[in-house]
Amino acid sequence: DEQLAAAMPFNDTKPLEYGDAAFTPHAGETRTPSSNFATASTSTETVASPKDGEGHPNIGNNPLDGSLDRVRVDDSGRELTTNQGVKVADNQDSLKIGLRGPTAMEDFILREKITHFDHERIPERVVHARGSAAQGYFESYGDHSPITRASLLAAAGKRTPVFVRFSTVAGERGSADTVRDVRGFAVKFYTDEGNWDLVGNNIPVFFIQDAMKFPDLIHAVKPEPHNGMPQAASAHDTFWDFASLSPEITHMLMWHLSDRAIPRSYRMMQGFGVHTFRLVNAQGASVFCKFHWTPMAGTHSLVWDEAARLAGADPDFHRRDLWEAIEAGQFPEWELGVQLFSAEQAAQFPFDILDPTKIVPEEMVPVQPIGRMVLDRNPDNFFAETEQVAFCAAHVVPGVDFSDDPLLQGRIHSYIDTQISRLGGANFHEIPINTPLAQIHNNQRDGMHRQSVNRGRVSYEPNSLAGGCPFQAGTKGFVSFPEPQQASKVRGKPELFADHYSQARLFWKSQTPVEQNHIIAGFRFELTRVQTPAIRRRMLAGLVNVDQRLAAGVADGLGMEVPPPLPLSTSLPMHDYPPSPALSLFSRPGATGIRTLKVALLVAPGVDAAQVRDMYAALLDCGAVPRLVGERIGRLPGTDLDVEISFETGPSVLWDGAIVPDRDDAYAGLAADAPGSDTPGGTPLNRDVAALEFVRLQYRHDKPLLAVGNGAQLLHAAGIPQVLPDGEPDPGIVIAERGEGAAALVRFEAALAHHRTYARETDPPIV
Ligand code: HDD
Repeated sequence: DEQLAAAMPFNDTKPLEYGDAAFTPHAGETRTPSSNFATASTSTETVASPKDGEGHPNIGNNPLDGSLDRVRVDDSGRELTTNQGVKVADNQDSLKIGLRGPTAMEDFILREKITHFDHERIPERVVHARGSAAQGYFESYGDHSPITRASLLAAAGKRTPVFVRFSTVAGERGSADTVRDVRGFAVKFYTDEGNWDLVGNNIPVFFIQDAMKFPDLIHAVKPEPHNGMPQAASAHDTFWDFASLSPEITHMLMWHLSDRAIPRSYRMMQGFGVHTFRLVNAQGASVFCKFHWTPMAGTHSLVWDEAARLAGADPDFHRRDLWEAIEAGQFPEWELGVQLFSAEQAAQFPFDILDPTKIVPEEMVPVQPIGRMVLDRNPDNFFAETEQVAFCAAHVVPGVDFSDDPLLQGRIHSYIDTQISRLGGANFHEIPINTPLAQIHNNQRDGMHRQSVNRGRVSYEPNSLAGGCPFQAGTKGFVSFPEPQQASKVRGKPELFADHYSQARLFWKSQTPVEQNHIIAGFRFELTRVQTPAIRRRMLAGLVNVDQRLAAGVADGLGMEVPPPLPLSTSLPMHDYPPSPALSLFSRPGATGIRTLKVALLVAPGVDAAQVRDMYAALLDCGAVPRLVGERIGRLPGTDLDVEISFETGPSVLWDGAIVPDRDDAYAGLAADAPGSDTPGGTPLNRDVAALEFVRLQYRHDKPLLAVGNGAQLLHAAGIPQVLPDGEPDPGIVIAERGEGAAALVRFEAALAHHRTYARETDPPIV
C-alpha cells in the first residue's frame, strides 16, 4: 500500500500525467545576454532540451525555436532595470516630496512604468480576435516535386517549422471559446524558401462568393452597432437579415448550424484551405488543388446545450485543452491532404471551382495525403507570439499559387493591409514570430519600428555601386503561373455561382439522422432569437429549396407554417449529387482512443478507495485524464484520497465521462430513504443536488457513465435510464456489480472512445 501511495500522490498527479517535463523550463531559455533584447547579465546558463516524450522534444532541432531564442528573455536571478538598462532600487514607491507629499515630476521610473502600461494594448483582429496557437513542424511524406516545386514538399521526412493559430471569427478577444462559430485554422510554414501561410477554416466553404461582400457579412454578424450585443453569436437579427437576403450563404449555413461549429477541441476538427489553389512544378506545369487537414484525434463535437454551459464554466475551454495536451506530451497531429484536378476536369464539374461556396466532393476527387503536422510546443508568451503573429493569404512560396476565386483575390489585399494598423506599420514582418527563416534581402527601408540595420549606401535598383545586389532571382524566385487571360472588365459573376442549393442539399443528405436533427435544432435556436418574423419567414423559404423535412422541422420549432420556396436565382437545373459519406462528422472517429479525454471519478465519504485508485491508475495508463471530483477539495474523511476538484469548480460539462465508484453500504443506502441521517463528513452523493445535476448533464450530453455497486444508486436517484428510447441497452451506461469494476471499466473505456451515445437523445430531453 505504501508503494502504491508513493506511486500515486493524488493531489500531485502532474508528474504522472505529464512527465517531469511539465516542470522543466522551456529548452533554449538561454540566460545569456546574446542580443539587445536580453537583460544585462554576466552568467551563462542554458536549460537542456528535454528528450522525446518529455514535453518539448527536438526543440534544439527546430530552427524556429533557434530564431526565437534570440529574443527570449528570462528574468530569473536578475535585478530590475528600466527600459534603458538602468538598475532600479525601488519600483513600488513613487518619488515624493516627503512621505505624505506630492509626487515629483522628475520620477522618470514611475513615468516610464506607467507610460508603457498605458500603451500595452493593440487593436484586436477585426475578425478572428479570439484565438490560441502553438508551434510545431510539418513533415512531408515524400518527394512531391512532380506536382509542386514547393521546397517543403521536396523530400520524404523533410521537416518545416510551423506556427498554427486557431480562432473563432465573430467574438472579441476575451469572448468564450465554445460559441457557435466557424473556427480559423491558420498555418504559417517557415519554409527554407520563405513563409507560406495557409489561412484556412474548419469548414471547407464560405458565406459569400466575393471579397466585396466581406465587410457586409462581418458587420451583420458582429454585435449590433447600436447596443453592442450580442457577443460572439450569430443568433441575432442583423446576421439573419443578411443571411436571408443572400442565398449564396445557404451551403455555409448548413455547416455553420451543424456540430462543426461547436468542436470538442481544436485538436478534433478538420481544416481546409477553402479556395481552389494552384500547385506549380519546376517545369511550370500546374494543377488545381484543395487543401485538407485531417485530425489524428478524429472529428468530435460538443452538443449545443453543453457548449452554451461551457461558455460560463470555462470560457478558455479550447485554449486550455490545446495547452494541456501539448504540456502533457500528447501532441496534436493532422495529416495534410490534397485534392488535385486539372482545368479540363474542372470544366466538367457541375459547379465552378472558383466559387468558395462549393466543395469538390471527395467521391469526385479523392484526398491524397502528402504530409503530417505535429504541434509540440506551447508559445512562451501569448502576446509576443499568438497575438502578434500576422497571417496573410498573400504569403505563398514558389510552387503554390492562387486561383482567380474572387474571394481569394480580395484576401490577398486585406491581410497585409489590416496588419499595418493592427501591428503599427509596415515592418510587422520583423516581429520575431513573423520573421521568415529564409533570409530577407531587398531595398525596402525604414518605417515605424524598423529593426534591421541595413548596411551600405545603396537602397535602389538598378545599381552599380553595390554590384547590382540584391540580384533578381529569375527562375529561382516566385514566378506567377502565366494563366492566359482575355476578357472584358465587368462587375458580376458566372451563372454557375447562382446554383445556391445543390450543394447545400448534398451536405444535408450526407448527414446522419442525428446530425440532421442537430442542424434543425441549430436553426431553431438561432431563428428563435431573431425578433423580426419576416426574417424568419424569408430564411425558411430559402430552406425549402434545400429540403422539405429540414424546412418543416425548423418551421415546427418556430411555430410557423412552411412558406413557399424562395425563387431560384438561376434557370439552371439543380444538380443531383449522390450523398457523400465523408461529409458526416462520424466518418472520422480518429486513432487516439481515450487519450487526453477527461474522466471525473465522483467521490464521497465511504467510497471504495482501493477501487478508485485502481481505476485512476488504469485510466492514466491509457492516456486519459482522471480526476477526483467531490463536494469539497482536500482529504476525503476516512480515506487517504484527496478530492482534486469540487462540483462547483469542475462541473459536468468539463468532463468527457464520469464514474461513480462503489461505496460502503453504511454510507450508500442512507440517501433516498433516510433524510436527515447524514453520514459523517458530508452529504451522500444521492442527496447532493450538485452530484445529481452532474450525472444528469453527463447523460443529457450523451457522455458515458460507469457506476459500480452502490454507486448505481446515484444514477437511479437521478432518473437515468439504462435503455435507449428504442428499448435497446444504452452502451454508454455501464452498471457493474460490486467487485466487477475492472471488467466494467473496460466497457466504459470503449464507450468513452466513441465519445458519445447520440442514440440516447430525445427532443426535448427526458433527463
Ligand atoms: Fe480572413 C483573419 C480565414 C475570408 C480578411 N481570416 C483571418 C484568420 C483566418 C481567416 C483563419 C485569422 C488568422 C489568425 O489567426 O491571425 N478568411 C479566412 C478564410 C476565408 C476568409 C478561410 C475565406 C475562405 N478574410 C476573408 C475575406 C477577407 C478577410 C474575404 C477580406 C476581404 N481575415 C481578414 C482580415 C483578418 C482575417 C481582416 C483579420 C485579422 C487578420 O486578418 O490578421 O484581414
